[in-house]
Amino acid sequence: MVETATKLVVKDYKSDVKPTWCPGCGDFGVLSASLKALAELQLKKEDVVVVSGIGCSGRMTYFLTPYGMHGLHGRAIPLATGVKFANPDLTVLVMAGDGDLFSIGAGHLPHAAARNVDITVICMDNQTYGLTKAQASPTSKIGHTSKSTPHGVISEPANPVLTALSSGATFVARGYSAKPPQLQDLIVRGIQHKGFAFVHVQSPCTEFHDTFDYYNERIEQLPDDWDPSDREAAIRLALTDDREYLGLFYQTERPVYETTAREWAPINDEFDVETYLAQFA
Ligand SMILES: Cc1ncc(C[n+]2csc(CCOP(=O)(O)OP(=O)(O)O)c2C)c(N)n1
Ligand SMILES: [Mg+2]
Repeated sequence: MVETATKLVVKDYKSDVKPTWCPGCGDFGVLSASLKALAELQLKKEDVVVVSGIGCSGRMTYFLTPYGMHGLHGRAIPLATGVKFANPDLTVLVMAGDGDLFSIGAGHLPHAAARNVDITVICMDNQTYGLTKAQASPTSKIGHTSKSTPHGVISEPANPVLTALSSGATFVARGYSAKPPQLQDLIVRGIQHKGFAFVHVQSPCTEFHDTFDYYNERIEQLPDDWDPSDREAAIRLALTDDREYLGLFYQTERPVYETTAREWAPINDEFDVETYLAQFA
């Protein structure tokens, strides 16, 4: 008898835990796009690991059925790197906030991008610390008043897309939680990409820093004839202040960390830690 695999649907990836996000939160759009992306790719949930940081964004692991690791604040990327290195056959996603990735954890993204670890990092950027109720975050714009900046932010905001591009990420895209079909497509392509994929998502916080109007006025699709192999052009666009471009900024191919590192120092039955370490003694 020929066995036919059952088609996986969105419901298979959605857990019974009800999202605790506030009504209208952009993170619902990210959840919906992620569920549909997993279903589109027909990934078995036991082959997927979602690693999250701490934050409203970090709750994501509870709402999905694949394996989840809710790590320390700022440390989702090194955890995900470890998971991928231990078992390169897994699909590993990082889902974390702007504070998590660009404040306390800011040291990790540039290195993981430079190494080209084959993981997909989805930055749920709401320009605030949502979970701790409205402090300014590294992506808050100049002038933004908050509990931690009563006179307005005075420092230059972090630029996640620019950081990913300049650090050597091999796939860099931006989506918007209010445009889930496009976001779904970018997440699918990020997962399919062999190498470090960074998907920056504008995911406004309706409760503490509602930027829906701000984005609706500024978003613009990348031109139809956009060439995603042109890194310099991508960097120029990432630097544009008055527009928020959506789409795939950049994609290239490079050997991935978990393959090159294993070739250099094979980890198999013959691997002996003492002999390996003796080289450096
Ligand atoms: C080591 C450590 N420092 C500080 C905190 C407190 N804390 C929890 S979430 C958070 C910020 C979350 O902001 P972001 O990453 O943007 O996520 P969001 O809630 O906005 O999705 C902070 C500072 C913590 N949990 N652990
Ligand atoms: Mg945030």
